[in-house]
Amino acid sequence: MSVHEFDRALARAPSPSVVDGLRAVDVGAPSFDGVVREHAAYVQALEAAGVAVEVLPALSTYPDSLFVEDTALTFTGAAVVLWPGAPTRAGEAREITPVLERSFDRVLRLTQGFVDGGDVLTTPRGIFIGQSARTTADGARALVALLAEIGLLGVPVTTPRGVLHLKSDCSLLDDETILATRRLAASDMFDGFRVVLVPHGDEAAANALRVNDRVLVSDAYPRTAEMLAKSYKVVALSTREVAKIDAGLSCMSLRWRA
Ligand code: CIR
Repeated sequence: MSVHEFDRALARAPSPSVVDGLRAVDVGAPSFDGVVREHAAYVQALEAAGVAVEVLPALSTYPDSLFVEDTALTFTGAAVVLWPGAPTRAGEAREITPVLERSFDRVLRLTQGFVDGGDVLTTPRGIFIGQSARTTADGARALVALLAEIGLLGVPVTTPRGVLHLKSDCSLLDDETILATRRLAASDMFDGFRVVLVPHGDEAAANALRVNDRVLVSDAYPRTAEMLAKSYKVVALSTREVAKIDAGLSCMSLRWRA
């Protein structure tokens, strides 16, 4: 079974408060209706790929709570509740915990440091944990220990400075292949993988999402989509509004194989 085969996912409906979502650079607030449309198309794309998606109710207290990926890691039979590094997002971990307890036999909890799920890339060779402005060294170490409890190998790495999350700059295309930006590929973390580089100017397209037989990519980067379409079934989705609050495709779901 491959790490990109999924039959279950959790997503969370956007709240009107999403217009206040965190962003590194303010290019204007996203439109709520636009985020709702992008989110709905994303959930549909997961369903079309064969994934049963549970959409949780919106949480107005947490503008960024539709980005459920940052709150937990999900595997067959086990989940790990994380501790997001942005103070306004910490409570999202508490909200996701009972939901995970309904679906998983084992639910472990990170109790030291901070880790955002966006900094965690699951591959067949290990689970890369990028230290970043959101994910601390002690959080990464504590996560390695939790992953070991469920028989998984955590590998601490570094998210490039100025990049929000490790997966802002990379994604798994198949068991041997990583899509990455040049700045991330320049580190040696992907030694042993085939690395496909996104074209110059398409850095944000590196946050793609392999789901079963297809790769979801942002429709804002047709050169990347065309390049990937030579080897993969590509589904292009709008990320125009969520990109205004530094989000892409991986962050809007938690995925696993039940
Ligand atoms: C944040 O800054 O936390 C949100 N505005 C965006 C989170 C995106 N998450 C992800 O890529 N995993």
